[in-house]
Amino acid sequence: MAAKRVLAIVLAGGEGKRLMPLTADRAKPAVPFGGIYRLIDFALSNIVNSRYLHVVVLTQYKSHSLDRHIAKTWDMSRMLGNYVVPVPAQQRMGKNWYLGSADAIYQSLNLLDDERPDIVVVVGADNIYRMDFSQMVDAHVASGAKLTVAGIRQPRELADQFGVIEADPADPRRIKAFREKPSDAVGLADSPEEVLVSMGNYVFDADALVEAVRADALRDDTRHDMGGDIVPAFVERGEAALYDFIENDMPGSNDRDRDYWRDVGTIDAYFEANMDLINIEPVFNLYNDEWPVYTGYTGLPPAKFVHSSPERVGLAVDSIISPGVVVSGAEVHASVLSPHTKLNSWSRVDNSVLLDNVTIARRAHVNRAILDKFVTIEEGASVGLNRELDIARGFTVTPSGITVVPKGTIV
Ligand code: ADQ
Repeated sequence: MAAKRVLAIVLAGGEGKRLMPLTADRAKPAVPFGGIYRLIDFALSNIVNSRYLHVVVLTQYKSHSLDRHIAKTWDMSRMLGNYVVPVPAQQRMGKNWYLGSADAIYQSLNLLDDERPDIVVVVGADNIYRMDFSQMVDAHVASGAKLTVAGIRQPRELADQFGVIEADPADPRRIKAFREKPSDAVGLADSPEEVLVSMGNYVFDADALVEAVRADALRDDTRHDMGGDIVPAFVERGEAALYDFIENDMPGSNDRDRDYWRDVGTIDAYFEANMDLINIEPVFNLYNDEWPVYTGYTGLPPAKFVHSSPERVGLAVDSIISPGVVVSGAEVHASVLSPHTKLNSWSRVDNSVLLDNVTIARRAHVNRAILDKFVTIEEGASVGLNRELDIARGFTVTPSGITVVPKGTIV
């Protein structure tokens, strides 16, 4: 069989309203994660590790920091014709920005004309996982379907956040029904408290994708959404196959992180996914060299831990500490610290995620909090110790009690 030409499209235009205030002035795929990464690095690393090296990233909402990150980190040398490029909304089809994710592809069809792929791999930019897309593409080609949707089991109570897949009992690789974010999903026959959901990753025959987004653009009764409109249309015509994520065989994965996939749609989910990285036996293992996660490396100095006085040791336990961090006579427990963060004497950070350039002054205390970039906690101040106080200060406090301090705030 001749090798198929594959183009990868990353949908990166999402607003991420439920991640506010972290998305107040950056696109959701550009939200920092795990100390040195941005959310989009996980999708792009999966694509590049799958050896798909013709990649376009469709951006629009507050895309400045996302564009900058992609240009700095992912702009491969164009030798041999490989590329990862951001493509902003170009208004080629009229005066509209992208009306939805399907319209984003419609407005970018010139890219398919240029590339002439046989297969288009379309993936979201907001999820944390490892996946070899070439295995999904092989399954797609073998099945003869026009669309293949990647699926994973999730708790039934989350069904209204996802596209829910009903596989054909007679042929479990065929999708019989698909409903986007239903409020009344029924559990699986063999596990009533679980449903099978779409991971937002699709493999299309290129011709079928072009035809589908063109037809969708002409309709009035559509939100121009991949999950809401395009996938159901393929399912109704009996042209959609299921690729169960459980089949994906990942080099270097342990039993714990083999099936790991998280949609970090809410602050609580974002916080928990960060915490997943720091477990002693991490449920998502960043130290898997066989399937690396790439990001921009900044040339910062190494992290440093110093005594401020003989009785004040600077230490971090069960934590991720990025380059450029200085922990001076302070304690860090169960936390993720991004580059250029400085902790001063007698301060303490517990169960928290600190983004770049945070300063924690002497005797300050942070617990169960997310501090966005350039936040300063002043001497003796605290965050996350008193819910009412944090709410009165105007901070977001999530249902599970995580306080989020917006970019640049001085507490
Ligand atoms: P959601 O994540 O809710 O559900 P959406 O908000 O469309 O769907 O985001 C999907 C991806 O598309 C994200 O990476 C987002 O950044 C991007 N995107 C959104 N609008 C865009 C636009 N106008 N232009 C470019 N990119 C855009 C989807 C599926 C569900 C599935 C979940 C899994 O619709 O069926 O279960 O993903 O997370």
